[in-house]
Amino acid sequence: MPLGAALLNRHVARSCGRLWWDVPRPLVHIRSASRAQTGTRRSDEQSWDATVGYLPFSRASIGSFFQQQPELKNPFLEDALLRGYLKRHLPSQEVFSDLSTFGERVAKEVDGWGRECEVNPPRLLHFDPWGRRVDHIVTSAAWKRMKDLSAQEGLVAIGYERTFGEWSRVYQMSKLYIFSPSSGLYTCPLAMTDGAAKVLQSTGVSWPVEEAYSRLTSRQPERFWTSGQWMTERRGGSDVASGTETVAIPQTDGSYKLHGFKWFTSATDADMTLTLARIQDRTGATTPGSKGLSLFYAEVSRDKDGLLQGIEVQRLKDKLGTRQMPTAELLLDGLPLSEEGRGVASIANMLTITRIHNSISAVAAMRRQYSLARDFAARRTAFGKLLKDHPLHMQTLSRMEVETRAAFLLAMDVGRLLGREESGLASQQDAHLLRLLTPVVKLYTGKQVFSGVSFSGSGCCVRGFHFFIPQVLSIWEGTTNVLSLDVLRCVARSSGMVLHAYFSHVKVRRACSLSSLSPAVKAIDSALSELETFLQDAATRKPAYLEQAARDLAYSLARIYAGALLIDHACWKGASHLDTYAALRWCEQDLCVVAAKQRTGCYDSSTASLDAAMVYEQPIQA
Ligand code: UCC
Repeated sequence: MPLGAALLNRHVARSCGRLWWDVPRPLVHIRSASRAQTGTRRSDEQSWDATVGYLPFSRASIGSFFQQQPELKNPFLEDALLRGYLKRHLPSQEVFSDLSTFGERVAKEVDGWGRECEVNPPRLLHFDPWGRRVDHIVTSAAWKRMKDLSAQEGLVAIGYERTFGEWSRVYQMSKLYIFSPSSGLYTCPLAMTDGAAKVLQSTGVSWPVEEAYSRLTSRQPERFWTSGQWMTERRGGSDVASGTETVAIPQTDGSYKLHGFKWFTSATDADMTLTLARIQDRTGATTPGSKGLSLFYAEVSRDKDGLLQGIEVQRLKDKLGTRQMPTAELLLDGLPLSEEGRGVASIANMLTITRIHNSISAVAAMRRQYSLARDFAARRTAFGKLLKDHPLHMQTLSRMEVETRAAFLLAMDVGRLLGREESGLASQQDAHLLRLLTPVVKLYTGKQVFSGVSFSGSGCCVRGFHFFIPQVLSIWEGTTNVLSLDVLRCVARSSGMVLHAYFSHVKVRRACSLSSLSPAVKAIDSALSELETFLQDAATRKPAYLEQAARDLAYSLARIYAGALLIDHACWKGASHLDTYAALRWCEQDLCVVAAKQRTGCYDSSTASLDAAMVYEQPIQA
């Protein structure tokens, strides 16, 4: 019997046979006043038992070993792919120096604020001490600091200043990518602020939104405004066309009074909001569906005593994963109109921006998980050696890295396309690609971000390795299925032109003469040809067929496009052999999952009936 087991047996036998009046043998607990170092074992923290010798623990001690924490280092300096990508596309000393300084600030200062935002979530104060209804949303000091920081660092402004032309969005997205995992979810109001600025810009920056636009894009903390996007009502957030009950009643001065109940209003502490409502005619009638929706601009104002004007906050949502962010149900009243008609089409610009932000946040979370896991692997010992010395562990991390690289290149490419469009350089093909890839990248990254979370016990216990991954990334701004259907919508509305642009662009990006990459190039070509065959076949079938395939189609589009981007990046003259390795590894997987599933009959109507039957299978009655 091993010595430890023998000692344990003796100890158990003795204590079981002990009577209550038996005096336990004294434990001589030897402790020093000094604190134990993490990761070490100190003899002065052990206890002396006269019979069994030194024991590692006693009632009064919690032991001496503490796992070393992974350390957050400057996320810009640590990120080889981000630096390589910028060196290739935006080799500006100013950008590198700004991101380096910002990365240092994030690691040393901002990350702590983010944690504070998590532990001090917003509170809603319905009444003041004298019983007056105030609906005051109390946010933490750190949350307020995030607002000032966002202005100072130009986290929205960079996209509108356009100092770096078509690459300005890539610069802005790089900064948000560094910031996001430490932001305590302040990236949510920033996404909507950016989206609102984009909408105001596209509808025309003139009265009454001139001032709002200048504040949303300001670098001065005292002028900077954030915006909400209040679309979702109690009937749900996806089917906006039938879910919107809020009505807009015309006033004699040309403004409108909005009456409704917004169920999900992210960033209720915003300074302004964009929202949808149905305009009532003289008889009080409204037009149903999407055609009846108009977009409204409203400032969130308070009187001199701090009372909210025209808004009652019902409660703050206790949502999974985003408790640190104020969201609320509201009754809207008397908010002025900014624009009439074409509500969904007008707010679509905001959806594009927030979906891109969502993708960046998801990829940033993937990168942060990976960086911390990498650092941890060099600190933690298990089975006699550091984690980094276990090849299986390294294989797991390396797969995570490949997934992160692919997601990064996808998200940045959408940022690139947005930048081209905004600087007037986008070709028709670029515009089609931007429309198609925005939902694809959002839905893909929103799911992939969670693939690494279950990676380690510590990761699970401490919320994704010491930082917070909002569970809503796959739901916000369009669920996976809604976005998959959006892919079909844009294919149909463009008469297939978005797909034409996709095929042409993938062929350009994967065109690489390096022989080491030829297996990856072949894999992309073969996946493209499978995709083409699938699309030709699906076009001959009923619409329900394509609808059943929508999700797998979107995934295939993401995987093939990411493969082409990885190849393209590996062909760059500054690339390393590891860029080639990443591209090869990525392209080993089933890139065109929709074709594989089609072969199994997955989208046939008989399969759809079986799917439904299985979901609602009734237990056999005894
Ligand atoms: O609010 C939420 C949480 C906020 C948190 C924000 C955090 C952000 C990121 C954080 C980072 C950390 S969640 C709720 C969000 N809700 C949604 O995302 C809505 C999801 N549902 C859809 O996307 C649907 O597909 C709808 C609402 C767009 C469908 O509406 P309709 O009215 O049925 O759609 P139609 O009739 O197909 O389209 C109406 C018009 C058309 O234009 P025209 O008339 O010119 O042909 C469409 O082409 O809108 C146009 N359109 C679009 N245009 C529709 N979708 C788009 C689009 N994506 N891009 C461009």
